[in-house]
Order: sequence, then C-alpha cells, then structure tokens
Amino acid sequence: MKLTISQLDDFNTNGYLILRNFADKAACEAILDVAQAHLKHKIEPIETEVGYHTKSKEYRTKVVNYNSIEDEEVVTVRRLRQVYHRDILFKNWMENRKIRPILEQVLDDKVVITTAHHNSIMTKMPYTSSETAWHQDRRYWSFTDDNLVSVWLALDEEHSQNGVLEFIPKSHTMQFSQEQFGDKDYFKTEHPLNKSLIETKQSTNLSRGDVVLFHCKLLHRANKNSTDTPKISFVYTVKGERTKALKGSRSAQYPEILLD
Ligand SMILES: O=C(O)CCC(=O)C(=O)O
Repeated sequence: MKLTISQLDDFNTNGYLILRNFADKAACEAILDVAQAHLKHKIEPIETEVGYHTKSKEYRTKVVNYNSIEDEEVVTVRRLRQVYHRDILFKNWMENRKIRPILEQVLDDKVVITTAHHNSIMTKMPYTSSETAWHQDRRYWSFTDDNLVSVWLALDEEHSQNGVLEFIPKSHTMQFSQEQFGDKDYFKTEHPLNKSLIETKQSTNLSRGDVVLFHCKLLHRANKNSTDTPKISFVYTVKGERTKALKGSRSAQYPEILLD
C-alpha cells in the first residue's frame, strides 16, 4: 500500500497524516490485551507520571539505566518502554509490511526502527495522568538530521476528554528562537509569538486501528485523561537509513532495525 501524491503532500506540508482504519482491529485488541497485562504488573522498563515530570533534560539525553526508577510506592505508569523486545505482537506491528512502503515514501529512504525513542505503549490513566505540554520530540534526540517520523496507533477510541494528540500543522518546518521554549524545552503557551500559532492547532478523534504519522519536529501536545477509562496507544519511531544517531548519545544506545 502506498500514499497518494496528495496524501504525501499533506504529510510534507502539515507534518502529520492520519491513516484511518489502517490496522486490523483484532490485531489491535490482541496488542491491547498484552499491553494491559504488562501495565497491570508494571513490567519494567517503564516510565511513570512522577518520573516523566521530574526527570531532568539530561536524564532524557544521556545514557541512563531505566531499570532503577521504581522506588515509589504508588506509581502511575505513563509508558511501557522498549516494547519491540517485549512481545512478538508488538514486534510484528513495528515490522508490519503494509505500512513499510508508506514509511519509505515519507522518509524518502530505507526504513530503520530506532528502538531508542518512543518504542512504547503510551498511556493516559484516569484521574492520575497529567497533560502533556507542547513539544517537539526531536529536542531530546541526537541524530545527524531530522528525518525521523513517529507512528502512532490508536488501540481504542481517542478524543479530547481522554487525551488525544493535538498538532500545530506546519510547525515541523518553522524556525523558532530559544526564548519561545521554556523549562525542558516545552513550547511556551504564554509567549505572544506562540499564542497565535497555538490557535492554529488541529486535532481529530481517533478510533481503534487509526494510525497517525508525525514528523519529529512537529509541535504536539495532549490533554490529561478526564474519563474513567485508560487510554492506551502504541508509538514507535522510524528514521531514514542515511540518518545516523550521534555516537555516545542515548539515541545510539539501543539497537536499530533495518526493515528491508
Ligand atoms: O501524552 C501523550 O499521550 C503524548 C506523549 C508525547 O507526545 C510524547 O511522549 O512525545
């Protein structure tokens, strides 16, 4: 399966593209079942809500041991990390053949999974989850260029009440000054230049099996989950083969998988 010229143009212009009803619903349910078991038992490596907001920028860019984070008594899991190696169902989705020609189109290169980034089951838990502020994923990633795209799979319904992604279209091609970003490189909502841009934000409900492709420099955010039900999604990141992780960085710390 390939994108039409107009879909590819949409991705290149806006920095994201939604592929409706792309993944098989039964496969999504099966992934969800495994994810729920891993979440229930808090199987490491995980990232927690507490961990997410208190960890420094260095924690996210330097080589670290994620297996030592759990000494908190009550833990809300924010994401299951390193899912590629957790379960064959996760691996199969990340190596899915139907999406590969599409990824080759958007990267204009051979496709390589970078297991260092995302490679996650991402959650928003009821009551205890928090909002995700505007950010570009690329800020903590160390590569020779920006040819990286994330693949977001909705495993169930996603909407503004449970924290669906919101995007600022075209922001992946914009130049920003450092003063437009605040603590931990989040995009400041109160900065006058940012305010008008944030008004252009776009979001759309997702259903089980919908896939969103988004560029690593696209500004995005998500609400907290105000419903009674966990929101659980799958996200992994691919790069073009010509794009290289910088030696010694966290981006180079994990295996890469070339999809031939
Ligand atoms: O909170 C979310 O669901 C989005 C997470 C996100 O944007 C990220 O981790 O890069």
